[in-house]
Amino acid sequence: MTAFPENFLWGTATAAYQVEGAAAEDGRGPSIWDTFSHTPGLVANGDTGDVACDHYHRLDEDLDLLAALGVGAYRFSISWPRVRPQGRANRPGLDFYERLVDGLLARNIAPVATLYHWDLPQELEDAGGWPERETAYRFADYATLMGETIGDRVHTWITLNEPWCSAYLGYASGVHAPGRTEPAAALAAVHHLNLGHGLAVQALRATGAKDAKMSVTLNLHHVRGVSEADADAVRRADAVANRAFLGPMLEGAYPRDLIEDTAAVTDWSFVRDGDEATACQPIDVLGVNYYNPTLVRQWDGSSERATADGHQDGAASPWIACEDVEFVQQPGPYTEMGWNIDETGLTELLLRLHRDHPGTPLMITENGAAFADVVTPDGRVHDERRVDYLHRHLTAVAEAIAGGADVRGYFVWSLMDNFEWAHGYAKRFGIVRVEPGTLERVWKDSAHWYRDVVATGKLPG
Ligand code: GBH
Repeated sequence: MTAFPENFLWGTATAAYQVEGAAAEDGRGPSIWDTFSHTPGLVANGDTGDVACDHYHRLDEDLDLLAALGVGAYRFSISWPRVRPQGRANRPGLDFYERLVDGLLARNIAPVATLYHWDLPQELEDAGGWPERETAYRFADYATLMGETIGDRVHTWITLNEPWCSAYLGYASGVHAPGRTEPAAALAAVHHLNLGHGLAVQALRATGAKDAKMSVTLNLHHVRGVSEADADAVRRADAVANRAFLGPMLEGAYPRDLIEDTAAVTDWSFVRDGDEATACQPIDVLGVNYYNPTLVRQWDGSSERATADGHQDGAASPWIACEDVEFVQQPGPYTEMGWNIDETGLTELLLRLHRDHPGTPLMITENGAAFADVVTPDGRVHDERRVDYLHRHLTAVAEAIAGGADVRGYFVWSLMDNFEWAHGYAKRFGIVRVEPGTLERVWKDSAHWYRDVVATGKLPG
């Protein structure tokens, strides 16, 4: 029986645009995701986050759901354009997050708040977005506002969620908002996200948030080579995907090889003296989102390049400076996203982080899977493949802990089915089903299973 440490934080996660809805209510302004989802052809089935799970109006019901699951923590994100549209504090928007945080605390659930889960206020994108330095300063202003508002009650602050996605999917491959395909701008975005992270940690610490834990969530890619001959392909992919963030944030410097590999794209002149030191603020825990590993091979040009990395043939790639790297299809089984299921990557990733950054505790801020539900006439929702996925990955976490990694907690992605970005509502990650149409919350088998894991601190069997 696999057991977890005494104070292990068990939680579930969501993000504002994916669950809240109420997109035009109480003074909320538009974000880049409103613009993107309302542009025909960019999101599957024309889905938008206008209503989403209607969490904004069903807050109390959802808080009770969390209490019934028995989780010790809830990871949510704050909608920047709801609380600070046009750069001005919006009281009704702030009130919503006050009610959320107070409602969590009243139920003994620790609030883990992400400041930025991809919903940049549209007016900041109109001014250039993350490729512009100014955006990092506006992000710090927003962090100050939130620190002053709920900083006395938040358990852990996560500045950014997956800046890899914001920079490379938003500005290089264009499959995420704002949908730009400009590699040089994407690298400038990488830098201004790193800078914004550091400025935000400073801003939070200067407010009532000084006792809260500081964190940032990265979707680190566990990159493997097909053979030893692919070591340089692994190194390149690791540089743009992982060390572009780990370097400045944890070590105060961009890796040399990254600067060299990307020299044809940018001269990195947007990095000013002192920026890397600013990005490198002490953090209390590093958030890790893990779904699957990445497999690469050195491309020799003899056949068509494999690109099993989510980008379509001919479309722009999120992998800047990886023209000679093949992204190789991995063996199944796969989730509904087409992502392979391989929990060994999670153990290896956690042990690598422990080795490379020994002083930094770790927390799994997202892990989960999209599968189709099987609803039986008794109203039960059977998702044994999700139970199996979660069981495997939690076992992998326990193995990393046994190997010495300091892992403090685990958050299932996601509490409930929600707006899965460019895939709309077709891909469902929830342990709780959101009934299409009525938006009724229905526990899946995985929710019952997770409640027992949380209650006992152990995996069954
Ligand atoms: C997270 O992103 C997000 O934080 C969350 O909002 C989202 O709903 C959730 O995951 C589920 O998608 O193309 O086969 O090489 C996930 C980010 C980055 C994970 C790219 C998969 C590559 C898979 N993803 N990654 S593949």
